[in-house]
Amino acid sequence: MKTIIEPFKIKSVEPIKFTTEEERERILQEAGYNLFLVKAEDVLIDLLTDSGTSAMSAKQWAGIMEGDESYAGARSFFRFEKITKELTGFKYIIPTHQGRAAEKILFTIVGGAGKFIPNNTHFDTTRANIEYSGAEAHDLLVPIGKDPSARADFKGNMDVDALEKFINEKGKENIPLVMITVTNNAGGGQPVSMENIRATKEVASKYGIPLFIDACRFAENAYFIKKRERGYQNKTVKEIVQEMFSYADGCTMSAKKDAFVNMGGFLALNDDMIAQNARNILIVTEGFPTYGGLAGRDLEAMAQGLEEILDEHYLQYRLRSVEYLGEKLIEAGVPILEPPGGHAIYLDAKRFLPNIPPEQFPGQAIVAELFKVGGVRTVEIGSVMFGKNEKRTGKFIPSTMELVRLAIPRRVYTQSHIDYVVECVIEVFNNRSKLHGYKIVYEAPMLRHFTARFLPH
Ligand code: PM9
Repeated sequence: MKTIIEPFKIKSVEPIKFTTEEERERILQEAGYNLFLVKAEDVLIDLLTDSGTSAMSAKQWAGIMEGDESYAGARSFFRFEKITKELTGFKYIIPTHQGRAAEKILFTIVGGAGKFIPNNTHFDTTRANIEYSGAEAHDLLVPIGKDPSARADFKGNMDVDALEKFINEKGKENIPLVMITVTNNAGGGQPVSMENIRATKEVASKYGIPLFIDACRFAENAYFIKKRERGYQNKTVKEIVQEMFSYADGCTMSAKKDAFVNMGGFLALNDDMIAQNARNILIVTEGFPTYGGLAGRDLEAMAQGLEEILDEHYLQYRLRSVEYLGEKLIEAGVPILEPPGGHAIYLDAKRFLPNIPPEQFPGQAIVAELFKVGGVRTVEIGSVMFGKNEKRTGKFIPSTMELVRLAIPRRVYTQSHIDYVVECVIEVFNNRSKLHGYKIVYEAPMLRHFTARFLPH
């Protein structure tokens, strides 16, 4: 088979700035060793996130000019609504400015004290919005998903037996909805199988509980199903996507991922009462129901992106290019979460730096060093993001996994950028015995990773 190439050519480019290692050391110190606090122009290769960082297509940029900026009933809304309904089948499509705005609205309505929301793995903003409402967020990932070195096709699956047990323990009346995140971002970008979505729906339905999909990376998940699950090889990605959503009663979506936009999202659902409530909250917090915190041009770009993401040449290239990075690192003996995920490679910081304990944040040590060595910006997904100190005793509770995510923005970097990243990671790995841990010297009460400041231990 021939090389799988980028199914696009580049029409517009953006220069990136080179800095020296000494300059980067100073930048790191000034930012309290938190890469979220580093200026983007000081970053050479930015793998902080695949969210809102995609390169838009010529047709999306054309859509920006086509956008209808009418306050109510804009043409761009109806184009966006049509494609979203076609893909998801949901009755109500409510645009929001990004994914967490959809989460905030949903959990303001269904959350609250005494409520429990299970998920395969909640992403940080979902967990934060649930907890902010007073409810509890619980992760019920299949056990194999928690073992970074185990290889399996669908490590993002929900533990369906644990879900049923959980429902019986907490009481179905206290669980307003079950969620399933595709692909499982906090768990390594691992996909969820169709069989698992179906089984999760069956259990939820048995107890009369609706199922919601956190759909940020729905198309990458669908392509994994096509490649790995029996019976789906001859189906189109669009058919697979439609089947995935057919088992759900609603979804939250950050269009900043699989709709290739810099800003946008939506909440979609079938329930009349929740939809009515959601629109009322939307008017107070986001805007009128036909724009929901977005400009008409954003809706237009989002509609176009939702069509483009179904291109199977693109999805084949997308998953292969992430896998390429993973393969090169595995070849060099660098421990990564296996198999490679859909949107990112996750370094396994526990195996990378076994001498740095979770309370000294081994992932953060790698993140800082990768920036110092090569100007590569990545993000810790471990005890900085998910660890906490028990309220009563102050005891440190680490995250299940200590990971460093190298998220690949869509259609942005070429193979030589990725080869450079490989060289930087290998350099850090070869010097790993010289790395030290970090301590947090400032943290916010919620989502501390965004603004925390560190000092070397
Ligand atoms: N994910 C990411 O980098 C952006 C924020 S953290 C740097 O992976 C899931 C599965 C996500 C997600 C965002 C959101 C929230 C919900 N669910 O960022 O609010 O991965 O549009 O989406 C980020 P918004």
